[in-house]
Amino acid sequence: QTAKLTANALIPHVQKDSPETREFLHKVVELLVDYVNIQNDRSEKILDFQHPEDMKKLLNITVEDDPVSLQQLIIDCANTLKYQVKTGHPHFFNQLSCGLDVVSMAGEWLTATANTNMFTYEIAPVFILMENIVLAKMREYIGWKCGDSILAPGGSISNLYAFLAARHKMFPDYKEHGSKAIPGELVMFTSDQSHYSVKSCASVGGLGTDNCVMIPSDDHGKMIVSELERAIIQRKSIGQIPFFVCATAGTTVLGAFDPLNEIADICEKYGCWFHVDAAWGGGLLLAPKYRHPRLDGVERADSITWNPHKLMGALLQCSTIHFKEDGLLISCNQMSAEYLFMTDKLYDISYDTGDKVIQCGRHNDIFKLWLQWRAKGTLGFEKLMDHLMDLTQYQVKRIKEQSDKFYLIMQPECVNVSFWYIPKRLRGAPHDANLRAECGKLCPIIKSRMMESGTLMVGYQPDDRRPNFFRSIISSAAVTEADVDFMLNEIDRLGQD
Ligand code: ABU
Repeated sequence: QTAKLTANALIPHVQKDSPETREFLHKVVELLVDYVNIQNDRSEKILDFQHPEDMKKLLNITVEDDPVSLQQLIIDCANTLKYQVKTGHPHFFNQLSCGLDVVSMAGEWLTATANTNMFTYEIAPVFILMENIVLAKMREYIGWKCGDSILAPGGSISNLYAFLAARHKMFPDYKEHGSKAIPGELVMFTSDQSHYSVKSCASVGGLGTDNCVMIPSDDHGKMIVSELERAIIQRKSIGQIPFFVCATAGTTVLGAFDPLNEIADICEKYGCWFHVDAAWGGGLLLAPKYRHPRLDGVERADSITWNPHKLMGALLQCSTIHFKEDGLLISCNQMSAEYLFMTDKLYDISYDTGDKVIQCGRHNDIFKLWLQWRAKGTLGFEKLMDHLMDLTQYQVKRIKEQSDKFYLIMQPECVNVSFWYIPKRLRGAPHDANLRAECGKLCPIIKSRMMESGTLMVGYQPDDRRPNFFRSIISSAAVTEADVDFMLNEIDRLGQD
């Protein structure tokens, strides 16, 4: 049947509850459920890697003048999933967002079907209320009794919201008058381990990246607070206006937590806005065992980025930005577009969140998190954090037990484990710069073997102190101790000369 039919045979072109529509959707859902099952089958590969030019030949992905059949659409969906990297596979340790929470996924399916925009209560009443409830709950875990928050399209934009609010708080006339409203050059500070989006705020916000001072970090990737103070004093001495400090709670590569209380003291002393980028480490706010000492002082921040799509396992994407001061978001970003945000509506218009943000259309990122939170309860998130951190310690233990083959770079504070693989020919050699350089050269070779064999994915990168090293991430609820052992054994297998 579907071989001849096209989308013209589906709702809304035919009457409601048409058998063709049901059949088409059931087939798509079957494919999706099969994909979920395949992802959790450890005997299945994570990916079927193809180079871009080969992939173009393998798949017909052009869009043409004429419609294709429903049958072809089903084949297209199947092929798309066939060549997609299975980020929910228990052997995928490559990104900060790993795993596939089935409840959150169901939430995303519902979200897609409801297909609404999050700018007004008028068209998203239930979702707007859910957003209020969940964001208030998150502020409670930060340690605030009030404040305001919003879901943003990713941690980078969340950080940008913090930057904009900080500038608005110090120079409210900037909104109308631009740089004329600022009596000098603004300067901001973050650590050299912070996410690149912080530096991007200086570029996007008109400061220029020269005015985002990268404060050195220590060997564990934590900002050196005395260097922060020194830099603030130095920039003030040349007439600049320090206004914004971003600390990181869980750096992208090393998973380091900056000393928040000490940075808060400096911000108070010099009158700077204190932002905490906890996009990665924020999930640990829900885990009493790990919150202290990592996130001590987080409640002193003026703003906090926290991405549930990372450690908490909500589906991509789900990023939140929180402000201690209520009213700042709306005052900073409000444009009062009369066609959307009329002031004479029949309901309390404070529920129209759309004028708080710099975008107009806003995707519904709340339902999948709300549904997941209902399913787990806060205690479920706490258990998840404990599980991920326990597995990380298991990996550290296994690396130490095999110290002839693996070289642990540091004891992790989060679920990032940084290490080198030592090939047979170098075992027993001193752990010096020469060994590190040789191990570093192996990382891209082993990674390409991982991708070609399709059995494992672990990321690698250099940093300013080290040549390439592996960074494994355990942020998927699917991972077990056996999977951690598989990761290390597979690196050993792929690392054979
Ligand atoms: N936004 C940072 C994500 C980086 C990573 O997954 O490795």
